[in-house]
Amino acid sequence: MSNIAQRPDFKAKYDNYIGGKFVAPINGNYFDVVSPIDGKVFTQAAHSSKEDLEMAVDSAHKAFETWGKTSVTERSILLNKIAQVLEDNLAYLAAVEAVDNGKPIRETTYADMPLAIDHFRYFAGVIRAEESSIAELDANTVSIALSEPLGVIAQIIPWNFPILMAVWKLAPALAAGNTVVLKPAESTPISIMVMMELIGDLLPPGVVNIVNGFGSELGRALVTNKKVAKAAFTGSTTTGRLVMQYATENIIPVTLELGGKSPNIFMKSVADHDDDFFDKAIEGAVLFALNQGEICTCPSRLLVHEDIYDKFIARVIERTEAIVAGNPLDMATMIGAQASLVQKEKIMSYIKLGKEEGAEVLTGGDENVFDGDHVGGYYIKPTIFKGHNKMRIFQEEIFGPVLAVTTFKTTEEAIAIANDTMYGLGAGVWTRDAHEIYQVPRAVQAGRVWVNQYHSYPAGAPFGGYKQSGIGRENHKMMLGHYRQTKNMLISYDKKKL
Ligand code: TXE
Repeated sequence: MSNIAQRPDFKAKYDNYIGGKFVAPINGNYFDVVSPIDGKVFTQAAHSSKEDLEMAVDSAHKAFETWGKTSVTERSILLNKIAQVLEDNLAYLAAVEAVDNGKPIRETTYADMPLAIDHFRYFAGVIRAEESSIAELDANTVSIALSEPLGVIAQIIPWNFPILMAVWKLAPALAAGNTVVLKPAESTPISIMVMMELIGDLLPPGVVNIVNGFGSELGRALVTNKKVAKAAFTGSTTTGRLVMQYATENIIPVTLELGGKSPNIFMKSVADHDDDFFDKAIEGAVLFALNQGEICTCPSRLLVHEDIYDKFIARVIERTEAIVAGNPLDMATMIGAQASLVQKEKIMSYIKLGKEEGAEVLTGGDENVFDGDHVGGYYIKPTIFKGHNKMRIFQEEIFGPVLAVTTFKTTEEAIAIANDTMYGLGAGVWTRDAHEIYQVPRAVQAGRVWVNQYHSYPAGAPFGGYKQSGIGRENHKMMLGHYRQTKNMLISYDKKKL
């Protein structure tokens, strides 16, 4: 029996979702949407203008008048209902996401969608347990600190996990009582619209608005709109800097989840025994190719103790070459297509650069070409380079299945190499040594350090960047703080004294 999922049917074009309805862009323009699976146009999305954005912000602003006053119980019940509908349609959305983004369906089925569903459930749960604070400042004065939603939130998301990145932003913003205008990335505008077809009716009109189009044309207008109370962005560090500038014009808070060049450090003790832990560590190194390397925390720099390097890298190469590449709609496929032609070309140019810089190609180093129903797609072979940390392939975010490997002699040297980057998003530390398990992660400048694991994203663990990898956190209930402001009521019970 074939293990290849059927391609879902798509409409000829997708409108924006504004005020609880699918609405055609005012200028009547649409742009072609290409599936990375075969490089062919499969539908069209709204090529929105500033007028569409304004309509969406007005609609969110109006909806906030009532949504901002809903009880946590109401919001919690609604978020749980959304989670249930997503779960009921998991297989369908997983296939839609694979066509839109090119990622393997086994990943959308077992990672993207379950994580998205759990995210709604997590925030549905944590808001029920929230408490405000009351303090008696003196016998006649009481301070009450309440959390209030901010209002209309502008959210701009990338293309590497379209549904999951939308949900990471929507769930906490809605849980906190805000309304949203979200702009998906132009290379993956469809899966979010399909999700809205399923969950839109559950939400009061205007609470969630989705406007498709190009960031370069819409970004500034959205973030500087006077009715917008906060901007949340995930994407490149370059664009994040722009979003922050726009937010400055509007004096609104901004949270940014940006790029990375995450080190994955393997200490000497990892290879002390040929056992399950050693096998697990090898798998942890090979995770650079997960999601075609298009993850902000991609462990793209591999740092290995020089005493274990030969043994370690031989196994990493063997496992990398065993990654099953192919049609993203095939359940057996482990690595699918890069999300766009632009991204594929960017990665290929870095592979060329690595060779020119004198890095040694240990495996891969080329694109991957297929016949059959995925001919013409954007495929690249997982590639491993050996070089040193001053090379550009060690310093710049490639955002593809490209690993840059180097060795170290001492713990101090490993930490110095790990921190020699402008980024500070993710990192991995692998060791059997009890001291190193605590001390090395503490010394690495990154917001998330995985220890003896990598690439897990539970909703309850805070996630975000140090240095130029961003501002603020995603996941975890602390995120509610990014979507609220504090109302302090300072009450005097004194009958006479002012
Ligand atoms: O990113 P952009 P791009 C990195 C990765 C990738 C590179 C370029 O290295 O190769 O960035 O990708 C919107 N105002 N990451 O060009 O521009 C855009 O429409 C406001 C890492 O796609 O950051 C999209 O919705 N918004 C990253 C979103 O920004 C603007 C994930 C992301 O696009 C805008 C993605 C503007 N002026 C790329 N211009 C991660 N950290 O996960 C564009 N956008």
